[in-house]
Amino acid sequence: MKDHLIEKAARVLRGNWKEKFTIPCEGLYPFQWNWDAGFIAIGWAHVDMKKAKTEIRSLLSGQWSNGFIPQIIFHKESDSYYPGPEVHGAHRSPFYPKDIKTSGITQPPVLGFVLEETLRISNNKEIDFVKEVYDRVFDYSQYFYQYRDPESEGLVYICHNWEAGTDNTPVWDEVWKEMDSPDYDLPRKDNTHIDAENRPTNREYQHYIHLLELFKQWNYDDRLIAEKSPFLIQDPLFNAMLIASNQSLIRLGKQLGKHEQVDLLEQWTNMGIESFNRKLYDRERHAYVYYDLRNQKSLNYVSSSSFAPLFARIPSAERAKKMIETHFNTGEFSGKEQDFYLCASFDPTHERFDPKRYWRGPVWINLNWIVYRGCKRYGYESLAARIKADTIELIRDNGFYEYFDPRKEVQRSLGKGYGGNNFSWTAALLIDLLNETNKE
Ligand code: 9WN
Repeated sequence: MKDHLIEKAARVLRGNWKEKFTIPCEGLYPFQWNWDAGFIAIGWAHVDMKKAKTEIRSLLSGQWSNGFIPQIIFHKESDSYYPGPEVHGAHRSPFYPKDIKTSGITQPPVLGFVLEETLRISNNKEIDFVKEVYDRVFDYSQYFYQYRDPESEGLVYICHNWEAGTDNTPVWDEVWKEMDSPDYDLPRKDNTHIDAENRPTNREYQHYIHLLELFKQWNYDDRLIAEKSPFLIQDPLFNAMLIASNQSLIRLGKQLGKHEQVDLLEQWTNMGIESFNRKLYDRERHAYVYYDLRNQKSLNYVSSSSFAPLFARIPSAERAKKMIETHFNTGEFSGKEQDFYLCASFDPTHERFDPKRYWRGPVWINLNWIVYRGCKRYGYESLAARIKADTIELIRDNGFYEYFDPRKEVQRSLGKGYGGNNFSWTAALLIDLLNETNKE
């Protein structure tokens, strides 16, 4: 059964491979995405190491001269996705690369820990590859502390919801309320591929595009964005991914003798963990939450991103225990009136929870993988085993979908997931879970 599923997953990856990178899925996402590429490389590392390295090199080919790595690398032309490179208009930045088109926003920085995973999966054989790309991955971390940490506290902001990766989480509803975006008529493509009730609304898309319009007016200048952007959030998932990547770069840097880089990474990381625990932890909800830097206030919502700090070993053992006892054992993420698959992407008891709509409730496999690893790091073996079993069951019984309904009964009767099918990171991370070569 295990080998059969791994083979099916590898087939999904092979089907989405486009000469030098992997698309997230056919039609809906025809380019290379930043954090997708990271998770996908982990999957490739198990089945075809050469492709894992090519995937990472292709992502780095879109890196800007200031270290920034974009959300999308438009390696090829395609009219099946909106917004394309012209709408992003990122070439206005003086740091934009010469030979390749990219967007001008980023995504959760997973690349540092992906590099360490790749090395581990190769049984330390791929150290030359790590040497080859290390400085560029370091530059990506450095970019954030140079440009995205206006209070010099080790926490960085995101300026667009697409940077969060959790595009339409209900947390942003607070921000959209304050924004008076024009009533654009947008040529969306996503709803031609996917049922509209599973995707963000048109009004939300108007806000997404309006932010891009502002960034274009400001030539994607980070200083102006920090000064003026109505969307300026310190997100717990994004910051946890950055810190976890730094921690990996510290360990790898020590092996490679990169003393100066290791010193800087240690400073940023230590400061970041301290600020994270002080500023992003909600003591009433027992979870990490979001901070709105523009309006200087916490956004106290619990989502699957709230548990990502476990992955980066940010909470104390005591805090981790409280968090897990509150939200999982008998808590809202396990389902109150009916059984839930772990892990819903948004608080299932909240009025804004929507189990069918994208990041407003459905289960996403990459977040499951992050929370699973986090639980293992703190010794919560039975919870980790539950997340793993749920993940395998969802994919085995329904297919390699982009996201799934957390309500067990509903999902079982549907027999398929939501969003795109043959979705690459679903396949890649299932391969990793089934292989379990990652002994920590
Ligand atoms: C915008 C590619 C990406 C993922 C994101 C997911 C979705 C894009 C979109 O698809 O976002 O980046 O057009 O909806 O939300 O996490 O990286 O799979």
